Amino acid sequence: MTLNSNPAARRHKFWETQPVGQFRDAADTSLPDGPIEPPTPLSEVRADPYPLPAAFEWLTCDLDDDALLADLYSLLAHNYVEDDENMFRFNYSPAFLRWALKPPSFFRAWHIGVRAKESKKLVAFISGVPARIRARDDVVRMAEINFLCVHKKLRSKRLAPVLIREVTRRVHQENIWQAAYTAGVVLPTPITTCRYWHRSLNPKKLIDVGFSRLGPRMTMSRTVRLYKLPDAPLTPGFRRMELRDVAAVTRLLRAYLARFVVAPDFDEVDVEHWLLPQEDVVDSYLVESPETHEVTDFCSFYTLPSSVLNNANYATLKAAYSYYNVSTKTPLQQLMNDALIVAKQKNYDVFNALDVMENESFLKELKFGPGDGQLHYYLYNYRIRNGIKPSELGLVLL
Ligand code: NHW
Repeated sequence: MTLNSNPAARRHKFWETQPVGQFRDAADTSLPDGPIEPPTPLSEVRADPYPLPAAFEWLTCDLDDDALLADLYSLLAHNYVEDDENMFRFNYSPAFLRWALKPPSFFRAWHIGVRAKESKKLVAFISGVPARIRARDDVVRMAEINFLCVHKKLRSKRLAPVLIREVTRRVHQENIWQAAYTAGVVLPTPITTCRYWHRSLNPKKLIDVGFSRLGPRMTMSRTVRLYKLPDAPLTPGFRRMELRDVAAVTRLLRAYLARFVVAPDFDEVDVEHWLLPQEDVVDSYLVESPETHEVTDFCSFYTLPSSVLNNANYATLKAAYSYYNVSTKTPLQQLMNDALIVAKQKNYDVFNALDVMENESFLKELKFGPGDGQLHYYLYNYRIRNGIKPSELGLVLL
């Protein structure tokens, strides 16, 4: 063990100044759940943007502007999250970014770019979108923070804390004092730590690009056979969600998410935005009972390809990510098997899922394997003492 390899022992010059659970408070049982600090009067929220190094300027991004969206896409495609071995990099599509960043009642001021004054090149970004998130019995207006990115050439210059302070200021200006976010890195202090599981749909390609390895005593043809799926979904009444299903899906989802300690508080407007299918962005399916026409089950996934770095044969991996799933009649395992089947039909290479909600109940049975990356979930200015288990979490961030 190297010195300070324990993340809780590492100093966090920025995060130690923020209203988040601090590692040193972990043992203090007197601290109550809920907001860590009270809101300040709006008149006391700083009025001016935080200063940037002289060569850079803030840019509030208009994502309806195709040229700007293309710049954001390119910043992220070249500089956003990579796996530990730098073999893959997330490749969020422009349509996905528009969907993720423009939900109902979004704030344009929360789409924050930094560009070089001279070249006008976009070099950093952070974003927030508004959400209502329930923690135990408390429904809280929050910002979901995502797509924090600093160009590779500008790393380790403490730009990230400036971006985080600036988005915090703009969130405060809307009288919102809490936020939710995820990260692969350990910061003070996760409310829970989840693992990604991966289900091969196109094992040959996954092995060719180094995403997975041939198991011991396995041949390629045995592996292909192991992951083979039927050609079409098996559950009678399984079909794609349509606009007319929004009310039924909202009812199912609200009843289901009520079971978890932390979960979004979705209404019909949210469901229409976040779950109505959009080609290559988000997909939702449901089971409509052939007899009663009642909608009894629901499953969904979003599309997030990764660029394959340095491979002669393939440029991208097409990945589906499990989103929200609700089973009341069809067993969850059978429902998710149908989700795998449609993902395979649509040519995805891999289907990913976190161990959140009830996902553990189907992962092993449906031949998902554990990944090596962890995903930590955080709340800003909201304490949940002792944290929660992944299975108590009903929130999936993009
Ligand atoms: S997580 C994805 C984050 N992005 C990437 O990993 C892309 C590739 N990496 C980069 O672009 C999903 C850079 O490495 C980044 C850091 C920009 C990550 N979250 O500028 P410095 C999200 O987008 C801390 C939070 O020198 P850098 C969620 C780090 O611990 N903090 O580093 C975003 C250190 O602080 P410390 C992170 O490598 C949530 C400081 O930054 C972080 O050039 C944001 C170093 O800064 C991360 N992922 O740039 C928080 N990574 O205290 C929102 C590093 O330890 C909070 N750091 O010294 C809520 C705000 C709203 C509140 C409203 C009430």
